[in-house]
Amino acid sequence: MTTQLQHVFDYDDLLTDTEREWQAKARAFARERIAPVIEDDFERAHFRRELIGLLGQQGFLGMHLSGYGCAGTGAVAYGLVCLELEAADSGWRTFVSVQGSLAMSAIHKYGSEAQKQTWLPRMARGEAVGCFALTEAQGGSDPAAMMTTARRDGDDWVLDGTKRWIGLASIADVAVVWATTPDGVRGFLVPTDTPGFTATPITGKLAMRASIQCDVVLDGVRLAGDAILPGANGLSGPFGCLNEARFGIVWGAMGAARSCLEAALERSTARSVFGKPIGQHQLTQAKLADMLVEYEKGVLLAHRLGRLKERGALTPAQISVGKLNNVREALEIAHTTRAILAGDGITNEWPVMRHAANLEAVRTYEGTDDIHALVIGRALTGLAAFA
Ligand code: TGC
Ligand code: FAD
Repeated sequence: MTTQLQHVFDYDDLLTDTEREWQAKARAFARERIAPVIEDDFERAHFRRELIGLLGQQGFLGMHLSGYGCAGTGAVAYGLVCLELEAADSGWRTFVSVQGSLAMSAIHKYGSEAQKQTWLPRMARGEAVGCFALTEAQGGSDPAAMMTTARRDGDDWVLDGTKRWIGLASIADVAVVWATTPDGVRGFLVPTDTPGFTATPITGKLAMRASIQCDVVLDGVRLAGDAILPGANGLSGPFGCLNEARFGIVWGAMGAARSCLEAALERSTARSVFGKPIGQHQLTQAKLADMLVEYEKGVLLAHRLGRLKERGALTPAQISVGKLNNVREALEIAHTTRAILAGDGITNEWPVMRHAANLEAVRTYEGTDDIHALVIGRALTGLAAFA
């Protein structure tokens, strides 16, 4: 595809040189390493494991964390990398999210010094993979209802339960597992070769086909006493990590949207029906204009959240506004693009149906639209309507 979308608001003007460099590096990586193979990988449901080390070499893994071999960038730089990766495929932004924003950030925020030294440098280099096991089959929206338990046995901990939809679990070296204890929800670092830990990839997915999600069983998984994350007490532990991953999604969704919009523009000028380019029909222009408006608004919203995050002022409700809006609008852009491409739009000659399918998953994970609407509703009214 040749069309490259230009921002009408001269968005680059809002970025520092360093941020532009990170964006350019991620764009080049996505275009050279992911784009040429993604349609085939998606069709074959193949996760291209050899890219993990290359992502580490680029500095993208845990890039917003400081120390332990992490790049220590600002939030906007990280967001721009998420945008560029997701412009190629949501599955690769998800990889960076699960590794960096969920697993690494849990260890970085709540781990002991020994846990950080053991895992973070290797994870930053892509030599070790992490996963984040919160969701259970009985209802991912309500982690407070989790049934996985951790009990004391002498100095050890013993974990029992099941988790569902756990990204990367079957290739992970370490799982961050959330479980209930008599003192509330706690997090544990589980090396995945521990007896009793099994991860089985979920098959039959029609979205996120180039990435891995698993059912996980914890059957009497025995861990040393120091496997617990000392700094996480209660659900605020995992929720603190979700804030990080949701922030990346706010940006990433706009990458998928941009890819679709570029496809729509390309097709609008290249194809003629009723004697003129379809982009010269007013109805097509109205669609293109609506898509551009939502894309530009989404990027500016992501940018605003990024600057708030950089000064420590970003609230969970603001993240929910970004996640709800940007994923919803990206999906709408994917659907409208598919309509403009018409018949050819359902083929993998174009990335559009793949983005649309992936965005259905993105709309569901890290809190569904309903959950984010309720978080915003609670912030507006002071009244929680979850239960
Ligand atoms: P609630 O009573 O509101 O809070 C319990 C405790 O948590 C604190 N808290 C937060 N802390 C930090 N950040 C947040 N965003 C927080 N939200 C709440 C709260 O202050 C309280 O702390 P404390 O110390 O008083 O105990 O909790 P609730 O049970 O009513 O839940 C509210 C709700 C529905 C918003 C929450 O359950 C929720 O967010 N549900 C959605 C679950 C979800 O998003 N799961 C994602 C799993 S991981 C994933 O999908 C990875 S996808 C791959 C990728 O990211 O690319
Ligand atoms: P449910 O919670 O069963 O929700 C079903 C429906 O009910 C939804 O429409 C929901 O919006 C609605 N609903 C629920 N509660 C309310 C309410 N109070 N009011 C109104 N409506 C409500 N989890 C992890 O822990 N780690 C991962 O790495 C991970 N990766 C994932 C990757 C993919 C591709 C997918 C699809 C999921 C992943 N998840 C992961 C799980 C994800 O977070 C959950 O799917 C999500 O939280 C929703 O849970 P659920 O699918 O069980 O839906």
